[in-house]
Order: sequence, then structure tokens, then C-alpha cells
Amino acid sequence: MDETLREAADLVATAERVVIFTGAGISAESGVPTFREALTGLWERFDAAKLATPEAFDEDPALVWGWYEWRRALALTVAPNPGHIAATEILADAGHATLITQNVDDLHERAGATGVLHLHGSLFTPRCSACARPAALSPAPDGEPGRITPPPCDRCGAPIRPGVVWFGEALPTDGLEAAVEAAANADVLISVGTSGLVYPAAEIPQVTARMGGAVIQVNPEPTPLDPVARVNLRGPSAEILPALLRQSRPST
Ligand code: BJW
Ligand code: ZN
Repeated sequence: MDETLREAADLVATAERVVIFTGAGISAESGVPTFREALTGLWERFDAAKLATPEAFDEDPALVWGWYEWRRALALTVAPNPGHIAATEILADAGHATLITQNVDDLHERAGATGVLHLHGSLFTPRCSACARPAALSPAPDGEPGRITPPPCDRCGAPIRPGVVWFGEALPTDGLEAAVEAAANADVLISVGTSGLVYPAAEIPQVTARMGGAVIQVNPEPTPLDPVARVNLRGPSAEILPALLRQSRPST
């Protein structure tokens, strides 16, 4: 690990343009469940097709809204971990920095990051399912996930939906374009805690590699990105990112 960490730290220290691209794994050590991991992933306990598609919301809005309200409540009880904080600091050290996340929690922002590109939306930006008018958040519920009837839109009365991107929906055009441009121009892209299975987000590190930038991957498990990454740092991001930050700073 020491040698690969040194190699990654040298890449970060000499880069002008740095991108950090994150997935659910960076929030795992804060207590937010990932999606696809055996035993602990959300899709082990819940059926993605019944919860994370527009068809599921049309079919049973109270089931879907209740599940997302439960997840919002959970996100409010947790805090950023040392991985989120180190990510903010690595980017603060770079000449030109972009943070791209697939996560719908706000833990990067709570760790001090600004201008975060959210490719899959947010638990904290509900909107009307018909006219897209932004809606206010209600107090978060207590306890386990349960059915909650979504409130009606102030303007048109249609049910309010979570501000996330479901399967089959387009990603926000501005955010995706900005992410692709940052990835294409990056000297270094650090991919953290993503299985790399969900497209088009999974293309982002591939764009950097194709354009000749270096990809560093931080993940305890192998992923389809392994062969594309210049350096694979195997381990939890709450340990690896602070170590990478320390090594990439000149010693005093
Ligand atoms: C750690 C760690 C620690 C653990 N430290 N690491 C066939 C082929 C290709 C594509 C498709 C296909 N069929 C359908 C598609 C398209 C589909 C897709 O990609 N499906 C694949 C799953 C097959 N994509 C879409 O539908 C997208 N839209 C689209 O394509 O639109 C086209 C269109 C264009 C124009 C008009 C209309 C349409 C939309 C995708 C939206 C994804 N949404 C979700 C849910 C968001 C809301 C919610 O939160 O509920 O986003 S799905 C879920 O997966 C969530 C995540 O952001 C996303 C990625 O997951 P992530 O972050 O990688 O998490 P995990 O759990 O997979 O991995 C965690 C990783 O962390 C693991 O590797 C661990 O090892 C690691 N880890 N602990 C560091 N401590
Ligand atoms: Zn409306």
C-alpha cells in the first residue's frame, strides 16, 4: 500500500486540475447504506424496481415517498466522515477542482464542499411530479420506512416527488455536461466508493482515462474500473483519503 499511496500522492501533488468522483461508499462509514453490497446494501432489503423508478411512483406514491422520507431522516442523523473532509481538503489544495457525486445525501456540503455536481439529485430537493415546482420539506419522520402520502403541489395539486434521478430518467443536463467537461480536462480524477455499474455516471472516470488523465480509485473491493485506473488504493475511504491528503502535501 505504501508504494501505491506514494504514487497516487505524487499524481495529486503535481496535478493542476483535480476531480473527485464519489459514490455511496464514501458515505458508508457515516452510516448511510450503499446500494449493491451483499448484506448491507439497500437493494438487499428493498426492491429497486418498486422504489427507484417513475413507474413505481405512479403505481404507489405513498410507498415510494415514505421510503425516501425515511432515507432523508436517516441522512439527517449522520455526519460527514474523515473521507468527506479529506476530499474537501484535497480539492482546496488543487489549482482547479471539481467534486462530482452520485450521492443524494448532503454530506459533501456538510464537510465544507461547494459547487458540488449532483448527478443523481438530492433527498433535500423535492419537487412537483407534474409541473416540477420546488416543494418545501416537512419535518422528517421517525422510525422504520412506512407509507406516507406525498403532499400535493401548491400550484397544480399533483403529488410531490423526491428530487432524485430514478432508473430510466435523464440526468440533469447542466450537471452532466459540467461533469464530462471537468473529467475530460482533469490531470487526475479520484473515483471513490462507487461500483461503476450505473450509467451514464460510470462513464465519468472513463472519460478522464481516454483523454490521457490519471485515474486513482479508492475502494475496498475490485470494480470494473480497476483496469482503467492508474492506481488502485484498496481500502475504506475514511482511512485512504486522509492518508492520501497527508502524503500529497509537502512535508514541513
Ligand atoms: C466503499 C466503502 C468504503 C463500500 N469506502 N468504498 C444496461 C446497460 C447499461 C445501462 C443500462 C442498462 N439498462 C438500463 C440502463 C440505464 C441505467 C443503468 O445504468 N442501469 C444499470 C444498473 C444496468 N441508467 C439509468 O437509467 C440512468 N438514466 C439513463 O440512462 O437515462 C437515459 C435517458 C436519456 C434521456 C431521456 C431519458 C432517459 C439513471 C440512473 C439513476 C440511478 N439512480 C440511483 C438511485 C438514486 C436515487 C436514490 O438514492 O434512491 O442512483 S441507483 C443507485 O446507483 C444510486 C447511485 O447513485 C447509483 C450508483 O451506485 P454507487 O454509488 O456506485 O453505489 P453501490 O452500492 O453500487 O457501490 C458502492 C461501492 O462502495 C462498492 O463498490 C463498495 O465496494 C464501495 N464501498 N464501503 C470506499 N468504506
Ligand atoms: Zn405542480
